[in-house]
Amino acid sequence: MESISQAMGELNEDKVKELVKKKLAEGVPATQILKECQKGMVEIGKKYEQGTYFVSELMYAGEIMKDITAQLEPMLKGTKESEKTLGKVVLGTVKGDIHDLGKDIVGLMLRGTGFEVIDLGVDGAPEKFVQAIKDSGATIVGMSVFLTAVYDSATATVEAIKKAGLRDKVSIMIGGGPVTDLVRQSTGCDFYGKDAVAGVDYALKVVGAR
Ligand code: B12
Repeated sequence: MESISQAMGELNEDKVKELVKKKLAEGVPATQILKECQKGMVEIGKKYEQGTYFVSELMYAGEIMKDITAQLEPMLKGTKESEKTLGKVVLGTVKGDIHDLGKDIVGLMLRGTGFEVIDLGVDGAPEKFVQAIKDSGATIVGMSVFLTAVYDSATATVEAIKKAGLRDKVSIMIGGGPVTDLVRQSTGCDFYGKDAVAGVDYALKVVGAR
């Protein structure tokens, strides 16, 4: 039987939706379903690299992923929304980068865990991050980076935070497609999260809740 990741990789929207529905009915957790979809996105990325898929296919994949995320959102949110917030997180995709699916999932899961998330959207200039930290008093910053060409933006954001005298007040995490722990080191961040779960784990550690 075809898997969600396979159907996603083939951009078979109807099949993906049918399989998601089936998995939900079987009681498979939403986080597991998302992981499957993300595996499919990796396949799509590979096909793009090989020249089999083009930007239009990336866009279509993005739309399918957005629909699925919206459908799973209530299940990812958890039940903690009414409780006191655990802490504030400024989250955004860095300047020059418009990939938002990964960031949105991180935001969703942070909110679901009980954090207040100040979402800066995409293409976020370093000054925007600095201003948001000042305005909100957030103690955690999350940067999403999907293009190797914008690593400099992540470095510039960390530098701007330093220049504003806020570096020792915030813990900075970074994640996204091509990011590794080496990128974390070179950009001056405190933590690299391979996925949303790792990001939430780190945020919980920062606020002393884990
Ligand atoms: C969909 C997609 C697009 C869509 C984005 C839609 C959207 N609304 O986001 C569109 C069509 C817009 C797009 C555009 C481009 N894209 Co694109 N895109 C992708 C693709 C296929 C999937 C990315 C994605 O959303 N995955 C789904 C997410 C949910 O999965 P995930 O990464 O596992 O997410 C987790 C982690 O990353 C982590 N995470 C993410 N952020 C953060 C932050 C923190 C703090 C933490 C802790 C964790 C964390 O948590 C997430 C949830 O668990 C990737 C291929 C890939 N394998 O990544 C290429 C890819 C990222 N794109 C690529 C390219 C080249 C481009 C373009 C330059 C193409 C072009 N020529 O125009 C443009 C760039 C435009 C720009 N200025 O940003 C390349 C980048 C190559 C590189 N190394 O630099 C990739 C890798 C494809 C490839 N293999 O060549 N793209």
